[in-house]
Amino acid sequence: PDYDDCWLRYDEVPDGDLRESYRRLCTHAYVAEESRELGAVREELRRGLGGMLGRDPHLWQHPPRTVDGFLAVGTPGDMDVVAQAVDEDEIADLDEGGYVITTSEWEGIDTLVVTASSDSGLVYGTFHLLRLMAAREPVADVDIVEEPASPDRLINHWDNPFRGSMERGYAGQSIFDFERLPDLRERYRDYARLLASVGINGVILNNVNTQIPGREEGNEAMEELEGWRLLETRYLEKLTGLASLFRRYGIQTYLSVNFGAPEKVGDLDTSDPNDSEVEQWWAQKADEVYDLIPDFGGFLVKADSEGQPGPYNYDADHVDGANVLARALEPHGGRVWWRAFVYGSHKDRAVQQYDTFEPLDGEFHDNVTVQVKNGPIDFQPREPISPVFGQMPETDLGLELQITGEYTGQHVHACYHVPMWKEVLEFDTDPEGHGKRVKDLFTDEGTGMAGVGGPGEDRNWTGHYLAQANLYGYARLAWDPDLTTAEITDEWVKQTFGTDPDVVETVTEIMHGTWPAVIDYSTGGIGLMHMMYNGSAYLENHYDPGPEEWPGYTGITEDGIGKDRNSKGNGYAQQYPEALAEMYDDPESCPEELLLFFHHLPWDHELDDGRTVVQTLYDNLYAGVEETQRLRDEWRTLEGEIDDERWRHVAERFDEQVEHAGVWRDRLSEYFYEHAEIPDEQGRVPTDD
Ligand code: BDP
Repeated sequence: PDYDDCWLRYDEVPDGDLRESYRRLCTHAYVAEESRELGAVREELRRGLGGMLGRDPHLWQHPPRTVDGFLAVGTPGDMDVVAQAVDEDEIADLDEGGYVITTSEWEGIDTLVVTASSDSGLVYGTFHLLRLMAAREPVADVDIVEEPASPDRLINHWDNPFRGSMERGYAGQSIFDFERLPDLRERYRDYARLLASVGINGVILNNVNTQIPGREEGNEAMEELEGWRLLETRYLEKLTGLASLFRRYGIQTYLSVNFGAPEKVGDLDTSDPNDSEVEQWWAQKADEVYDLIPDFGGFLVKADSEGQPGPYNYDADHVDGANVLARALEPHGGRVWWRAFVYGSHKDRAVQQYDTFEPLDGEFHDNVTVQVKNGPIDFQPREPISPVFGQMPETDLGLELQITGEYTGQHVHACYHVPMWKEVLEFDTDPEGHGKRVKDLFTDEGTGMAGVGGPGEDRNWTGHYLAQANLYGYARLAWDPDLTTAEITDEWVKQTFGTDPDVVETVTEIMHGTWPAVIDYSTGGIGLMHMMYNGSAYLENHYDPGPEEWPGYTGITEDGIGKDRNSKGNGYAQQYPEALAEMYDDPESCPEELLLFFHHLPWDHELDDGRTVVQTLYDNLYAGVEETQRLRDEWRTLEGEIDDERWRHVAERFDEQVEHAGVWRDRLSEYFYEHAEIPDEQGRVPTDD
């Protein structure tokens, strides 16, 4: 194919002991074949082992007897070889998707066993084994037990089905060609392989904006192209093939739906969630969907937000809205993912979410998950965590993270999000000592994680080769949020660029430097956000700086900067549990990296190290650009160490990033100076005279 393999490269292991040991245990593979998913296992083994061992593996339907060792993949129930190697009860007790990889012996022959009680577990276990080999780890003596932390590990595509475009996609057009379905592209399967290799188990195919924001009433040509149409019978029928393909890789298919669907797709004259015909319409629609796609995952809904209709249109609330859909899906085991990204009725967006959703705690139906972005604003380079987390104990929550780099350089800039997500996941929502970290909130049935932004048609899938790491890392964290950033980076780099220690060290160091640099040059590093240019058209930009557009977010005045989201101001800090509220409320104890998010401070207010607010902003803006230059130079040292195509691509993006980081630095520093009229101590920022 003419696109990249990402982290599934399967390059041949160089001649030597390691390859010998892999060959001894894995040239022969005995794989159960009860189901289609096991077809996926066999296919991946052919590809992965074939590539890494440098020879075609033999795949068996019974245990081979004339060999020194073999690989066995199957459930204990299907294969005696496996049953002998493991404790069957332990396997039966694994959570859905869990697996064991272990070594054993069968009739005097060494075996490497991958087992699970579910087919998806066998798929994941197979990919795990291949990952070990790609990282050149020994496998002759392993004992691995894995279970996913989050039951639902989803990708939210923001693909616009009939336009071919992707909202906030920075890697070309949508890979999904809905018009040509049920024809399947080779690329769908390779996408499913990438996702399954890191444990993703659900894909929402279309954008949450199921109607085109800002479309003029009566513009029928545009209306023809809106995503809500996927609920029409003619399109549902087209989805069946794609859903079956995903099913082979343990991935469930979901759709974003429009709350006004009873009127749009059906011909009802209302979509009022409390109307019995509406109730019936949704129930029938759900029946129809499940007839076609028996393992359908459910509906994702953006309601009452940015022009999408919702229960407010009918004098109802989010509970009424989510529950009517939930009742329709319930008989089929489906789930509603109801987004909490609702704002507009409060002067400060940060305040609204908790105000709107916390009072509804306990009222959502069992099969509703309220999907909450990590921060209260909108995927900014750094935000505090949403105060909803930890404070809606009676509601299943989902954590929404943005894989795509909408506000972090849009895949022209390198920005590795894993360290940011780790900060979110490790955050203690209850510092009184109950130990409830954000990551602990998404482990029960009904909870999970949703990563926004799927890859596009670009050869490298993500626009920037290094952005592949965000897709990889998101999925790995959804599987196991205890993984450290360093562990995830190490896995990804080795599989993606090979195991040469110098290359691994250099790429790792570059990856880890990117996010802090982006924060510095695009926010000044002490809690400002929303500094980007928006433009007048919806969805226009967010790439360039445009701080003048958002005085309401930055709280900038001639006297100072920052926003009093505290007890003196709009009380946002008080939405957190007491200990957190107190910490944020006092500029002395508020973490410096969020200081101006919570406090409006005079330009010459001194921070801990004695520097003023304005000088710190200047310094950080400059430091961010210098760091980016350093990262670019580091990357240049890799020339000849990795393949030229990927090296050059990233090198060129880094050149652009350095240039554009400078644009941010200059615009923001001038903007601060225009208001503060305090010159930079180092004379870098142009002054009036
Ligand atoms: C904003 C994006 C917009 C999305 C919206 C959302 O700019 O494209 O539609 O979030 O999450 O950040 O619904």
